[in-house]
Amino acid sequence: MRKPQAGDPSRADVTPKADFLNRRQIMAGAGALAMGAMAGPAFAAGIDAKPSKYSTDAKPNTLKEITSYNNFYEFGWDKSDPAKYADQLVTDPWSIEIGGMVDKPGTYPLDDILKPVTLEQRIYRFRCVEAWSMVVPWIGFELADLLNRVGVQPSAKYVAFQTLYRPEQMPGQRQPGIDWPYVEGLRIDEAMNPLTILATGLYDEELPNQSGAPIRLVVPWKYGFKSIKSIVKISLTDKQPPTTWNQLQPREYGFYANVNPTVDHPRWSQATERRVGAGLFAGREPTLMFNGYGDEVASLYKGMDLAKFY
Ligand SMILES: Nc1nc2c(c(=O)[nH]1)N[C@H]1C(S)=C(S)[C@@H](COP(=O)(O)O)O[C@H]1N2
Ligand SMILES: [Mo]
Repeated sequence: MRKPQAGDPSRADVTPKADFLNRRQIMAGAGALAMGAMAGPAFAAGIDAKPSKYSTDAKPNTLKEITSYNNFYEFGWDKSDPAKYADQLVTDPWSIEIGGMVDKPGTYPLDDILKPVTLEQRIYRFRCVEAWSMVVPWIGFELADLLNRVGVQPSAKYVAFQTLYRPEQMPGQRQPGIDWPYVEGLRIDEAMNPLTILATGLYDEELPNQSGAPIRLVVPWKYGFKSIKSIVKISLTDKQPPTTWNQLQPREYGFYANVNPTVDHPRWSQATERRVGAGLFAGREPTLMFNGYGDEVASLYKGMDLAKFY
């Protein structure tokens, strides 16, 4: 590190925000930039400025909080490791292999995936299974958009996701403990739910590496471990795919992992949560069923025993 000097260009001079956020879209010649629709500094990046009906009006955590307290075991086990080590990850070029039960399988450059999408801001509650939470202003698009573009075949019942495996840039992958690469999965109706997004940004910035750059899943009604980072592979299957934490500790972490204050973790209560950044004397907050997204998702689990399918 060196101290900034008078006369140094600021980042704003070097990289205009719109460029910074939508570099890939711009390079791909995207028409998605709604520059005319800017509605103040929060949208200076030119993302679609209309507030999402899915956004919470709870106060978002700061960018600093969101990017300095992370779980990204590819970079280490401490909450501070990802912010320290994730810079070494090279995220451009990037492509995602999409296969299995789809009409148009292929390895798609991220630029091509993003070209036709309209990015929007989604301010979501985010609840880790470890009983801490944040409120995060993501920028992204619905996973359903992408799945519809590649054409999901009727036989597909699940979507499997895989994170990059690149131990030279991910020091945690050189350690034992997890059977890399990190994998996750959703049932197809969960994947198609409009709350389920692929995020490429945070506030008005491109997604920082420690947050799962360049593209990560966000499933706000499920525990955080479902929201897999740095995705390189998506496959449609007819069988429930293996998932990393379920394989590691099947009694503690299920496939569904819906936020549920009435089903405790074997080693701690899930009834309340600690909001990161709330301060030393702030009380714990009650955890909400489906993390507060029951209106949108409770119907997906009608008739299911949620203590059994945890
Ligand atoms: N590839 C990968 N994805 C991951 C993880 C991980 O270690 N590796 N951790 C998960 C867990 S446990 C949580 S709580 C969230 C944390 O996301 P955040 O660091 O952006 O808050 O990412 C999830 N996605
Ligand atoms: Mo987590």
